[in-house]
Amino acid sequence: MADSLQPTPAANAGPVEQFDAIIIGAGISGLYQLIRLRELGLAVRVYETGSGVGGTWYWNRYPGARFDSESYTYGYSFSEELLQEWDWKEHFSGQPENERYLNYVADKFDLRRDIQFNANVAAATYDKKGNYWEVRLTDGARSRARFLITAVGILSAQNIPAFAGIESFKGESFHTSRWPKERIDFTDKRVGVIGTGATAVQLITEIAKEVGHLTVFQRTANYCAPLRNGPIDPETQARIKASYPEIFKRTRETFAGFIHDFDPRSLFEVSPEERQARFEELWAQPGFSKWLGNFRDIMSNKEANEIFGEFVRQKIRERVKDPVVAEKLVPKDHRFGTKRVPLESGYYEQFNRDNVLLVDLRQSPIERITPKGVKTSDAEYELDIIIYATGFDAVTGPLTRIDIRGEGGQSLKDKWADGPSTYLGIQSAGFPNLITLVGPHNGATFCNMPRCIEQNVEWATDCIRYMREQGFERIAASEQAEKAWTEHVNELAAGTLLSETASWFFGANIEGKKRTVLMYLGGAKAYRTKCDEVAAKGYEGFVLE
Ligand code: NA7
Repeated sequence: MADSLQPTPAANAGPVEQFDAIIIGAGISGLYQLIRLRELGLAVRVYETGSGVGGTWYWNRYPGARFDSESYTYGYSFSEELLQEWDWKEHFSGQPENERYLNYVADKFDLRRDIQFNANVAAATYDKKGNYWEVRLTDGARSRARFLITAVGILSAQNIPAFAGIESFKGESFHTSRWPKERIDFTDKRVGVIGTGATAVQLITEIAKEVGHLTVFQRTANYCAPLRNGPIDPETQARIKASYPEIFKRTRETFAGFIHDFDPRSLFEVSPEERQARFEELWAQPGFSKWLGNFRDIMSNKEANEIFGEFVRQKIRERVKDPVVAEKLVPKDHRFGTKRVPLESGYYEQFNRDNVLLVDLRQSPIERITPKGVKTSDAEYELDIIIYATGFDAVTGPLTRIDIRGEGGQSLKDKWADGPSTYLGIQSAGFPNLITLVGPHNGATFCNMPRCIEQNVEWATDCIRYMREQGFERIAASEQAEKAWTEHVNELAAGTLLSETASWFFGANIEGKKRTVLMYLGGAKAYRTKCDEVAAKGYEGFVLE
């Protein structure tokens, strides 16, 4: 199985390189942070596990991978020149184009000279006396910097469940986020996909027509909604380019940084006929309108949620010919929108094909992986390829998989064993000068990523600029500020329907992981306001020395 995150034995004992800042990850946040820190005149090194830039869009190259955000709301907004130069080809752009875009950015801003590729960070240790972070790669190479900035994303630590016999399988197997660069020929192959989350929904739709036979192993049925993608014609392209200021003005105002925002009306304010008409309208629109543009109480009132949930269930039933299969695909154990809503382009119709079989793991769970395929409690499915679309150790996983040690040798993993505690999702007390972009409890966790990433990076850059201007060399979240923020984050989540559902939002998808609040659910705008206030008060809640 492809897994380039496996550590290699320490070999490199060369000289310790020195930088002002080290950034881990060359995805959207790492690249932008590099641009900004360079502008401050800092010597920066970026370490990237992959052999190219792109992060999520480098790793997730499985067939069908694409944005669920409107392309023109997803690109960087910081450079007008870049906005005008780049033509998005589709309303929801696919992985190859997304990777090309991030390569274009890396070239345009000449970023590669500060990025070390194929560099896997194994450990980072804070030295209090010298006030620096020492970073060690898996090949043994070491380097030091005053600031350590993690730009590792929230969905980068793959999760492959510990199925018995997993190593015994004689065919090929892949996790979707470690997809090989070479094209896989599915012709006449018997393929099994485990998982039916947002990733699997894209993948299954794309490969069902190509494989010999596809077996989909589903544990939880999801509420998938139509993406409604399409090419961007030249006229629309020109309109988009002329409206970037308004687009980004809007994404700064909405709850989650998308162009969609909740309808201020309650679902109960309108007649059932009007409501139904509005649902149909939302359904016909592209993107997350059905989720994030719906009546405001869909995500807070159980009754309102159930009314829309039933609307979606009916839509599923209408599309799947076999009523028994349709019922299996209809979610009944959680509420609409309390898990990430997968967006689809013909997903349900795949189950009308003769070469696609749905296996309901609630009825017959997977017992083991065998040399020939997957064995459930009532059958063995012979396969040539197994695809694990089984998600991620989200949000904290990418950080706790690195051996990060702060003051007194304290390990971040140990500190967060019962759930993360942070201040603003940017720092954890006891880990000075460590900035966790898009970290747990950060506003970026429930956001149209690049929009909140830009906010994170700009805030971190302003903070470092301020420190340099004022002669400070160390910033550390106070225990008190961390406690208050963590309580606030927990309180925000406690009142939501989201917290009732087991999902990666709460770490509930990983066996043995404490179920706790990983996201900031107060909205991107509230988060930005809070961060700005903290900065305006001289970085209130942080100790600067
Ligand atoms: P998700 O949304 O975490 O989906 C993972 C899927 O794998 C989901 O259907 C899981 O079922 C299934 N799964 C996980 N473990 C098992 C085991 N042990 N047995 C059977 N099935 C299992 O990951 P995705 O990659 O689809 O999407 C992640 C995010 O990427 C997405 O939200 C977007 O933001 C982009 P379960 O639901 O846990 O029953």
